[in-house]
Amino acid sequence: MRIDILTLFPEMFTSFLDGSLLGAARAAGLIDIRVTDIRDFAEGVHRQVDDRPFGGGPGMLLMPGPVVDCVEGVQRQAGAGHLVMLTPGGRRLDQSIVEELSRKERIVLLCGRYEGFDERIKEILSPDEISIGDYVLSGGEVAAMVIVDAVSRLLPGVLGHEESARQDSFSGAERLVEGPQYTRPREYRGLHVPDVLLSGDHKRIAAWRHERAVDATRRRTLQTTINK
Ligand code: 6GU
Repeated sequence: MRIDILTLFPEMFTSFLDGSLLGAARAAGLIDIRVTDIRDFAEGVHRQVDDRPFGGGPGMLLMPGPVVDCVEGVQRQAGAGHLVMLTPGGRRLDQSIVEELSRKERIVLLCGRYEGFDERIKEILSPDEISIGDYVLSGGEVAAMVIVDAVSRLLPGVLGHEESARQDSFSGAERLVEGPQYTRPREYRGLHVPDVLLSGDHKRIAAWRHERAVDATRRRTLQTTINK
C-alpha cells in the first residue's frame, strides 16, 4: 500500500513514521508512506496558504489554490488513490472504516489546520471526509497518524502476527471488545489468574473468552448510553 500525507506540518510525522512498527514495515517495503508539504504549492514571496473567512468570523481558512494544486500534483505523480480529508465534520472513524481503507491500494490523507478548508476544495476534490471522534483537534495531523497506525497494522506482514489483528477488539463479525487477559505471575497482590485459563482446555478457554468479551461489550454499550 502507498499512503501520501499532505500537511502544513511535515515535521510532525518524522518520529512517528520512523517508530518501531511502521519503521520496520517501511524498511521491509510492506508500506510506502510519503509526506508532502502543502506550502510547497503556495505562491508568492510569503507562500501564503491561509486567509480570513469572507463574511467575518474567527480564525483562518486553508485557501483552495495551494491545497488543490498539492493534491493534484501528488495524484499526477502516483495515481489518484482514495482521497481522505481529515475534518471534524466527517464520518466518524471506526474499525470497519479502518478495514475498508486497509483494502485500498493507495490512500491520500489531506490534513487541515486553522479553522478549516475553503468549501470549494471539497467541491472540486470530492474527498472522503473522516473525523476521529466528536471533539476538536487543532489540525488533522494527529487524526492522520491514527488512521496510518490503525490501517497499517492490518496489512499482511506488518504486525508479524496475523492472529492478533483478527482477535482485536471491534474485529470479527460480532464487533466485540476484548475481555480481560492475564500474563505471569499467576498471583499478584492476592489476585489470581482465572483457573480456566490455566486448564489447557482450549474449547473451554475459547468459550470463557467469548463470554467475557460479550460481557465487556455490554458494559461498554451501557456506559456509552449513560454518558449521552
Ligand atoms: Cl480529522 N480534525 C480535526 N481538526 N479535529 C478533529 C478531527 C479531525 N477528528 C476529530 N476531531
